[in-house]
Amino acid sequence: MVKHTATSVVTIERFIIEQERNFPQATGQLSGILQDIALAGKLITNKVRRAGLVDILGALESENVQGEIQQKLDVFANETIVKAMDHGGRLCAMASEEEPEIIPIPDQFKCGNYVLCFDPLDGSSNIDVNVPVGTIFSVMRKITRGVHGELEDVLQPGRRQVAAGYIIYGSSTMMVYTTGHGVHGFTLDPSIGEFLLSHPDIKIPRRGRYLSVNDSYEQYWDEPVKALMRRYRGLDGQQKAMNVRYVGSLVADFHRNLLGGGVFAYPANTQSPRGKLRMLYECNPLAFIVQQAGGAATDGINDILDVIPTELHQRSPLFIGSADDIETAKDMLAKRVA
Ligand code: AHM
Ligand code: MG
Repeated sequence: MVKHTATSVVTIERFIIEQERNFPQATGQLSGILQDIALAGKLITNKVRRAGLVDILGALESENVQGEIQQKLDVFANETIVKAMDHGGRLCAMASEEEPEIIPIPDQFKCGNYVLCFDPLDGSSNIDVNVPVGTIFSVMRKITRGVHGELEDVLQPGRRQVAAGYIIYGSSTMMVYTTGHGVHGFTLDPSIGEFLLSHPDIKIPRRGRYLSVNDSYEQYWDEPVKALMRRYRGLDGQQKAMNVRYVGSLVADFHRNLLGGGVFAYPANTQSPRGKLRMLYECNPLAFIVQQAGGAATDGINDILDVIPTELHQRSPLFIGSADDIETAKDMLAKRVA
């Protein structure tokens, strides 16, 4: 493996190709998918960066499949990704948080061996207050035999992901991804339009500094979740208090905790019995990334990566972050099912 440090100038294209060379049997399809996602990320960055300047903000009349108001930038991001990805001959289907059914590859294009699931612009309700938002993606191999991808190809457990990542549109734009060989982060240099390797081989600290949770739902949590949050806050005298940091934009909260150590939690509550976040577009990709960085993710009972999804837009509770802190969550939440 070629070793890079944060001071060598390595573009994402070069890095992807160098990683591919370690696998002589690789067809190049996965590398092509990652490069196309990086391109989509640059196009979306361009639009997000100018969001405050053009009259683009405001909700459309339509509501998306999750019943939440769709913002115009969501629609743009969704279309940008579909257009960047549908013609490369590498994918056989896609699934987006913004679309009710799987997205077929148009007949005029070749189908490939992979499926792509994505949340085009997560945290989009934050756009008009200039809070970071992000694109999240997950890639799996096709398992059905036909040419076109089917629902079954998309409904695979997270353990089968071959790549996952996110692009955060923050104070700078970063793309962070894994193909199962560590987690690597690239920062977009806007002056040359290239993602440059800035965070090679990211590892999440075993214990975290930060706790990210929306505790306005506390009254709706069950007792084990309340006890866990008291533990994290140091209120039961069992551990040092974590600092509470909640942006309300998953990619931003996750990214901070990945680098600094911590836990992001979106528990189920009596108002949302299955939590809020989606298995295919949010929980699975971030669980793969955190696992590759040395952390873990659970829904409170199972490792997120082991759950077999049954619906395209399935929601799941999520506790994700530093390994020791997630171990605490598993121990304390297991009391519910004992
Ligand atoms: P979205 O996919 O509709 O943008 O919703 C997901 C977002 C996450 O980014 C964030 O972690 C969560 O919703 C915040 O929800 P809440 O406001 O209930 O805390
Ligand atoms: Mg989302």
